[in-house]
Amino acid sequence: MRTETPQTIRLEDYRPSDHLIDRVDLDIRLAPHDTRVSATLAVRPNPAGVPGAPLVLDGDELTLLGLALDGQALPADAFAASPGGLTLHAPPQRPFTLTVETQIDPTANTKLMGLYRSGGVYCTQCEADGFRRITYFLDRPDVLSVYTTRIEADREEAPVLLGNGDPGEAGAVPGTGRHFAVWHDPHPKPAYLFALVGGRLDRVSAPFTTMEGRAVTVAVYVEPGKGPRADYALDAVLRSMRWDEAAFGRPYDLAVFNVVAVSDFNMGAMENKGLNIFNDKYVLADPETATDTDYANIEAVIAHEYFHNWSGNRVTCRDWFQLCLKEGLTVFRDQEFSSDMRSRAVHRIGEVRTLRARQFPEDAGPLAHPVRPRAYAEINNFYTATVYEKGAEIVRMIRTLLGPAAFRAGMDRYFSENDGRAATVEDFLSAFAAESGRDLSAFARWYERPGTPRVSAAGSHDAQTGRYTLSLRQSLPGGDGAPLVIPVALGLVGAAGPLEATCERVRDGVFVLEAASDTITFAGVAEPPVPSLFRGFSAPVRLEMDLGDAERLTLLRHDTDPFNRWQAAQSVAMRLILDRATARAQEAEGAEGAEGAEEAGPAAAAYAAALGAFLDAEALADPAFAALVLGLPGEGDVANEMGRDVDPDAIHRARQALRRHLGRSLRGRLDPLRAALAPAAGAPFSPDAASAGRRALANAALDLLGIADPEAGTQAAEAQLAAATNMTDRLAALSVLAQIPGPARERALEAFGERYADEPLVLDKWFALQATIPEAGTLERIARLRRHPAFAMTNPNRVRALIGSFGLGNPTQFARADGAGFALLAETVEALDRVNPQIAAKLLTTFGSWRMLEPARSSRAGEILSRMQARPGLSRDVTDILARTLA
Ligand code: 0A1
Ligand code: ZN
Repeated sequence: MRTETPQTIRLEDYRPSDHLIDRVDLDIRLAPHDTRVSATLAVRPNPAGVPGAPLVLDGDELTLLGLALDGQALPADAFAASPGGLTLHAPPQRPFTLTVETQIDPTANTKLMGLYRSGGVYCTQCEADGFRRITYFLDRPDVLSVYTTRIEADREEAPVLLGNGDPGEAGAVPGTGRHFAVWHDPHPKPAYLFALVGGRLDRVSAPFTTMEGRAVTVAVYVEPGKGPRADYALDAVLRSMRWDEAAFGRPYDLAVFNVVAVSDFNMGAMENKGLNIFNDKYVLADPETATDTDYANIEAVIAHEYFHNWSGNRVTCRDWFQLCLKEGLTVFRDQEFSSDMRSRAVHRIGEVRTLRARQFPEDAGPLAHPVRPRAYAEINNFYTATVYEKGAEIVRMIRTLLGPAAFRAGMDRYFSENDGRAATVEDFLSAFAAESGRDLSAFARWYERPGTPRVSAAGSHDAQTGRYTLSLRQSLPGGDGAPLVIPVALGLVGAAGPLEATCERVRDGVFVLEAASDTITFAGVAEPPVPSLFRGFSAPVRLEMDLGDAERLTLLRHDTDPFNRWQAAQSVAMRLILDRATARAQEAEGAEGAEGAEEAGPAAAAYAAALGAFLDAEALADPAFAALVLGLPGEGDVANEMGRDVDPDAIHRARQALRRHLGRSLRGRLDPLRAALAPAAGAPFSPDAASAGRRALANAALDLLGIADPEAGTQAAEAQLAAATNMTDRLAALSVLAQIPGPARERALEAFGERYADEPLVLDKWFALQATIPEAGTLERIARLRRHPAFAMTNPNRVRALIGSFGLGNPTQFARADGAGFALLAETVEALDRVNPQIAAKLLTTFGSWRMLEPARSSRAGEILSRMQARPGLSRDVTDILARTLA
């Protein structure tokens, strides 16, 4: 293990490469421990670089076996080589070829960067800087090359050989039991998009004809025997291809598009040109093993990787500071796709829930960074919710500001001006500026400013003149005072429905807040209105407005914007939980569990009554939306809203009390609702959004039953578990049981674990569910599960399931007052760091909100983090996160 002092790389230091590599010819002979890579690079000086500069190639844990320039071996004093790099001191100042032979051990590669083996399948991961673990190279995204790859392997071990681009020659290597395949990718690409796969895999495929008439074969490769579980992913690829043509005019550009699923993968998936490699969690699905959420995620991730073919591959990034250029844009594109495939309103609420749960805390804590960071020590630590999710919100705001037509024209211009180039955020914005005639320089501040802006709003109604005045003020803690450009989609709602009011500064329902504060006036407002602000969550801000519960419940009833209807219910619930949690925190601990303290006041009663009326009127018309309205803000959302002195136990108790109250108030509706939503006997399972919505609402009802009436809930959950025909219903029932201590829970968990012992993706759910039980015994349970034969540090999904879910999804136990939860996380990070530093660093980010905790807990966390920091031999990945978390 290297000990590294992280070196900071800065955006302002960017300069073009001194050399370019136009063509790369690779000959890769796969073997479990001794893989040989011969790379022939067509190098030339970059006219934009420094003439006569040395050629400095990146490397990482490489063994150099041979080196030749234009076919001639190089004298030892002409170069310097180490596992971490190769320098030619005085390369020719003309085009030349460099042939480099390296040796690598894919079986020993537990970092899962570069070439490694997953369940016996050879595969690669090169983003951000894994290619340098295969051969010495200019491993930076602004060096684009045309690749030809010959892959050779034992025919038995790896009958399937896949590369980037289109397939070429293939055949046997006579007398060896080995075979080869050549792949050629005509599209110049940076090294991070290189990929190969070799292994024993099943294949499902389908033809596709592009809008340009190109015939494409689309194929999905999976572990032998799992072919049928790839059908949904295959269909999602075909739908993505058609959608990108219709929505963005973007056709596919090769004769084949391959997707391969592997079980050991650091992230969700990777957009390698023509050869996307996936975590099998985002490919494999059937009703027996996948939930509705899994199906939706598969559809989204398949689309995301496919859409990268244009936003990322055809137009790539100049440097890693521009990561949001491909990621924010591609997330926006996959969100639009999913919205078109499913319910737009429901999907939008899901997007915002994710943003608030992951990005808002990141932006409020020590790991906050701009959407376009200005400096990094380890780029792999910047694949963050901020770059991805907030990055997507920026693209959405551009569309809101420009309108759909100018937005589409700007996208077309961006693609055509930058095709085959490595671009920047400036290139992106200039395409929209050119098409819309707008100056986007103030808007560009969104890329530079960390933190979640706050917008406070206050309104006043003048009954005499029929005018309503709305004042808005923006602020960004730590900002330099220059205001952001904030699109505020808005409308006014009256006691009986939406109001028709006019304001000349509101266009197409949007007011653009460009100053630190501004005031707008609506005319023709006969009654005191309730303002509905940031409809559809039109900007990633926190809205502060002093609305009463009654006004919010008016929005729930009458707003035309479904997002704000949901938001209204959330805001009421949030206030109820916050009031109770802070009152509790101030109280002596003795009140815990006392029934009397559970009694709800009139505000909670009004909230429950409003939800009851809502269910009666609308539950069956849009069950997916109703399920969301019934859901309370998460404990993390509440903590984030408090911002300081957070006591997770007080939050948990307060939230549970409100859930219980809601469940009891709605008790009479729960059984009929579940009955009305139950599928007809023998009806086939469908993963479509409508069916998933019905299951979501039925399971939300079961969940409320579980807390309102544990005995009836246990019975109902056990019955559902026994009768379920799909994983959504089975896991929902098990989750209800998991919340209710007792023998029924232990029986159910044990049976489930046995039933799915050979289904890794289902076992992950089982590990995660147990890790998130909010009880003191969970720590002991996790210790036991860590010794379970199916637990392995080498499988990122398993580590995320058991330890990641604990850190992210079990606030009372992770942040236990005795520090034992923090210690468990820290021990795992330290052990994992020796196996897979990237995943170790990611796990460590669960400490990101430690400073928000009340003093006793935060000092425990601080001690544990400082102790970790004192340990020698930590990876650069973990060192970087630790330093920033403690800063
Ligand atoms: N570009 C991929 C995500 C990805 C990023 C980094 C990886 O290794 C460090 C792997 C995948 C995406 O956005 O899907
Ligand atoms: Zn991506």
